[in-house]
Amino acid sequence: LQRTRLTYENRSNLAKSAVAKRLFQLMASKQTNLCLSADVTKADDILDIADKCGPYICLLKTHIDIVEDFSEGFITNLQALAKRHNFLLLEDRKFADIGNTVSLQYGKGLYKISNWADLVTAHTLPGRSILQGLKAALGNVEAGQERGVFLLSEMSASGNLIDDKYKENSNKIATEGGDIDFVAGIVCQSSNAFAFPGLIQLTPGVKIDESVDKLGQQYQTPELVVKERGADIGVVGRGIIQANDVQKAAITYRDRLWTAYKERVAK
Ligand code: 5IU
Repeated sequence: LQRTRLTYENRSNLAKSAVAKRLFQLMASKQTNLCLSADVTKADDILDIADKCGPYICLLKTHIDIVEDFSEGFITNLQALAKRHNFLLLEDRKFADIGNTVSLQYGKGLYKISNWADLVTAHTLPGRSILQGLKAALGNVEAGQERGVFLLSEMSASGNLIDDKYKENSNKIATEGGDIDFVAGIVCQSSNAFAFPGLIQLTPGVKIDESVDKLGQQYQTPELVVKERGADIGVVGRGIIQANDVQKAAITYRDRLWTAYKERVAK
């Protein structure tokens, strides 16, 4: 059976990453496959959006380096909202350096990402050492089990340089070798990017009413990404955060993504 035909409950049993298991279960019980990308630059605005949309999302995606007034208090508040509304935190850092450097970027600096982000994103460009480097920041095995990474194997940007060979090799890094218990999923645009049902497909570039922006972003509808492109989680940024009523928009995206998933597995 193709991975896209299996339920999230079933796939949680197949996941090798403890965080992926948790996220599959959360999606199934909360009935949402919506990831909100909170790409705004003021800490209070992120908290406000997270509080309003929290009940409808499985993941909140951050770009912590765009926050102008970052503080440890902001992280404490964000974690409290994640707990109250039952969603996980994904820092979209797109790590891409040698192992030693990504280890420092993940664990140290102003943001100490490994202390609070359940999940992070990383490029596969440096090869397997990206996983070893990130893991090195976590110290002990128990800490490692609470953390996971989404590896990029495709991008939504028009004209991006990723080709089929790169995609295939990214899939190998995610599914072969000693560090695959750390890989929660793949960020990609198509259902043929990988086959293993224990990985979660995260797909950005989702919007109901617009097909491109002015800077190379390409959008597809919630129904298309879930039913045709294999997305398990749809990532929505401006489709929600620029809406007049962010909560209403989050509900609309949640409903459409979830209905598309239910129809996909019922087929
Ligand atoms: N993002 C993409 N495309 C990708 C990857 C990540 O858009 O291929 I990998 C991120 C960038 C932004 C969010 O934080 O997802 C999408 O935001 P909008 O829905 O506002 O375009």
